[in-house]
Amino acid sequence: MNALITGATSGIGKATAAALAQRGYNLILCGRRTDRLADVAGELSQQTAVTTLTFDVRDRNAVAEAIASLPAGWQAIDVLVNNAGNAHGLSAVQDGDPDDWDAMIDGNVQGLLYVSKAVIPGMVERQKGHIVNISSIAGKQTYANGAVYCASKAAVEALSTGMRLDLTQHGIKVTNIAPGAVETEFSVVRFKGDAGRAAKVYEGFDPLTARDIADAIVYAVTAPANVTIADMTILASAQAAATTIYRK
Ligand code: NDP
Ligand code: 8X3
Repeated sequence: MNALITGATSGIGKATAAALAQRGYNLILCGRRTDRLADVAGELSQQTAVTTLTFDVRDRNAVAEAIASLPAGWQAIDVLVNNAGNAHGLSAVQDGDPDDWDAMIDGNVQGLLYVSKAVIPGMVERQKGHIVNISSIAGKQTYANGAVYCASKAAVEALSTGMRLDLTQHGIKVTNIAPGAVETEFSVVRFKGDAGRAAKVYEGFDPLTARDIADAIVYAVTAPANVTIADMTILASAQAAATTIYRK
């Protein structure tokens, strides 16, 4: 079984790669940072077959060319994990930076579509496949100062539902996963490298780990043929809602 994971250089994507390697999946690892991809591939190739693709999901042509360039044995993608994405900035909409908006809408929404467009036709041809889209609690509950990120993740949810409606008849499962606070590089990226501010997001409670979400992805993709895990919301035990976290 071949699994293509976007955003495999860090966080949830990297943990998913490790979890799927343990299950014997062959891995196509994608990201922009080639050095990181080589490190992850080097580690996991002890366990399974691994290949890497370097592209920015926002670049429609680069996505199509990279995925089309896969050698014959890798062309049949059984599992697609649309994970690449980030938040950029946290500010009221009237103060928002349009470059941040572009990064979120182009990366989290358009990028997911471009990758899906390159993979879905093969799945339809084979009449089988599984797409896992990483949305967020932010896609279900909009919070102040997060309008554009929340909108991008609400779009991912809508795309998951739409994909399921269009693809179920072709034997393709679609799973939407909506995590709450997971401690990864997510907040460092959101706060543009301010590690101190990022660390505060996870202070005073036990956040989710990337491995927690990877385990959920494994659960979804290894479910029996007659079972589709359509939607999973996963929160840290101290998190009751997007912005309600009980800290010690
Ligand atoms: P990380 O910052 O640790 O990982 C983000 C990954 O996405 C990196 O591998 C990065 O790779 C890749 N990526 C980002 N932008 C692009 C791009 N334009 N082109 C290609 N790859 C890109 O964060 P997480 O692991 O936490 O985030 C993974 C997903 O989970 C995201 O979609 C995020 O929105 C979602 N999520 C995260 C939550 C959290 O609390 N952490 C909660 C809910 C959802 P590279 O930089 O090498 O390209
Ligand atoms: C990431 C979780 O709540 O910071 O999607 O937006 S949150």
